[in-house]
Parts: sequence; structure tokens; C-alpha cells
Amino acid sequence: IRPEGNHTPPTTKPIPPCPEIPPGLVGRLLIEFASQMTMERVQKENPNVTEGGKYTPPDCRAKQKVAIIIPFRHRDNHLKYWLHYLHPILRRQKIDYGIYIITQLGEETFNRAKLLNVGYTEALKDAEYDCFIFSDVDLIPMDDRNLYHCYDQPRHFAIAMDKFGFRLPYAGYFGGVSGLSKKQFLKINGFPNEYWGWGGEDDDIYNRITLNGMKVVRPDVRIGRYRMIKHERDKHNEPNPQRFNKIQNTKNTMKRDGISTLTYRVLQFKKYPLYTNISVEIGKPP
Ligand code: UD2
Ligand code: MN
Repeated sequence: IRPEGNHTPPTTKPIPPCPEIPPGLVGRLLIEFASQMTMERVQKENPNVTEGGKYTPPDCRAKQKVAIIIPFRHRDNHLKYWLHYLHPILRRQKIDYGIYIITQLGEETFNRAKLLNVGYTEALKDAEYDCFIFSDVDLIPMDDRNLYHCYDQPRHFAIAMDKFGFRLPYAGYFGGVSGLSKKQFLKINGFPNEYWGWGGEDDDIYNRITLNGMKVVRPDVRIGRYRMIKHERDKHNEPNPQRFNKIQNTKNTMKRDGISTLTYRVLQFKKYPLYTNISVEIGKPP
């Protein structure tokens, strides 16, 4: 029995900064899409993810707060796999993060880059993010050493995809998964809003980066490996015939088309257990 009146004050140990290289990583991962996936299962696997798809490492202080932005329409099956694989990876990486699904409402032509601009803007209304990672819903990293945070220069993560034979398809490729700090994103006036349909928007973003005196950094090709869930080209996302012409003009268009001129309407902002969904009207091609 402890003598009364001998109270030790509760010790609130300050938590240390997260280590540069998280100790719990496992390296190469087995990624497959054959087994059935359900949202219930993914929820059970990830009890410590909080409302809206947020997570903060319990045992260390992360340097950055990361918003992960996914452009989306009619890909529910892919989203289940993405959440199933990514939540545990991000947790092992000791990332302080939130997941934002940006759903384009209606059946007008898809516009990936504009949805990403919306994601940037809306995530910042939700919390004070420092870093923005833009990911396709169908891309899963095959190695957890590919750390989902921001770097000194804009980062391209998805450099070695199965569909391209695990190689960079061309030197200026910037598709799939990329990451920019708030400062880097604002320096390029965000992403273009005027690429409707498939293709070119990633090249325009690459041009914005180099034209503004930055350079793209990438992980080692052995680490930046990805699997893409096999799919057909979606309806209402036909290849944009203007893309070849448009990417020649980034220098002129980037000042007048970007985050500074973004307009849209949010119709739903809803926090689910494993992600936040933001459904938006973004208009249609002129
Ligand atoms: C490539 C690039 C992608 C983008 C695109 C051209 C890879 C792996 N990725 O993807 O980053 O540059 O070409 O625009 O090379 N989406 C929907 N619903 C739709 C249409 C698209 O959710 O109806 C989203 C979804 O997150 C998808 C992404 O947009 O992953 C890119 O579209 P995609 O997967 O059809 O294009 P893909 O694989 O050729
Ligand atoms: Mn795809």
C-alpha cells in the first residue's frame, strides 16, 4: 500500500521527432488484386485510422503534414485496394496524413488536373498541410521505402510501373504519383485546369516545374516500383486531341491557368472512416 499524499505528477514525456528512416519498414511488398476486397475488411485492418482517413504517428512527431489527393469517378473497386495497401504502408512510414478523394460529379469529360487543384484547395481548408501527394487511384507502390512525403524539389514517385516494364517511359514523365510542397505548388501556379480528357496534363505540370527553375527528383528505380490495377480506358475520358499542341504552350498558359483561376462547386464534403470524399462540379470543356 502506497502512503497517501505521495502523488507523483503524471509524466508527459515529450515525443521525439520521427527518424529520417522509419525503423519498421519491410522493403519490397507483394501486391496482388486477385482476392476479394471489402471496405469492412479494410476498416477492420486499420482501427487506428481516424474519421476522414487521418492518421498521426503515436510515438513521434512527423516533420510534415501530408494530404494525399486522389482524382476519382466510378472506381470504387480500385479505391478499396488502394486503401487496403496504402494505409498500412503510410503508417509504417510514420507519415502524418489525411486522404482526400475528389469525385467529379456528372458525366462530362474527366479532368484529372483540375480535380487535383480542387483537392489542394479543399485539403487546406480542412487542416494545415505542408505537403501534397497526388495519386491515381489504381497505383500501388511495391516497396515501402518509397516515402510519401515532400522533398527539396518536386517529387515523382511512380517511376517504374509494371505497365511500362518497370522503367521510366521517357525522361520528362511525371504521371501517376507525384508530390509537391505548398511552396513548390504555388510557385508553378498549381496545375492546369484546361486539360479535358486523357493525357498531357502530367507533361504540362512537368513543364511548369522546369520553367520555374525547379527540377524533378525521383527515388531509385529499384524502389520506385508500382503495380497498376488493370483497367480499360474509362468512358468520358477519351484521349484529348489538343494535348500535343497544349504542352507546347505551357510557358504562356501557366500564368493565366492554374490555382489562381480555379473555380468549382463543392456539393458534398463527407468524412468516411478511411477517407474524406469531396464531390465537385468542375464544369465542362468549352
Ligand atoms: C496515365 C497516368 C495518369 C494520367 C493519365 C492521363 C500512369 C500510371 N498514370 O494513367 O497519371 O497522367 O495517364 O490523364 O501512367 N480516373 C477516375 N475515373 C475516370 C477516369 C480517371 O477515377 O473515369 C482517375 C483515376 O484516379 C485514374 C486516374 O484518373 O487512376 C488516371 O486515369 P487512367 O487510370 O484512366 O489513366 P492511365 O492509367 O492511362
Ligand atoms: Mn490507370
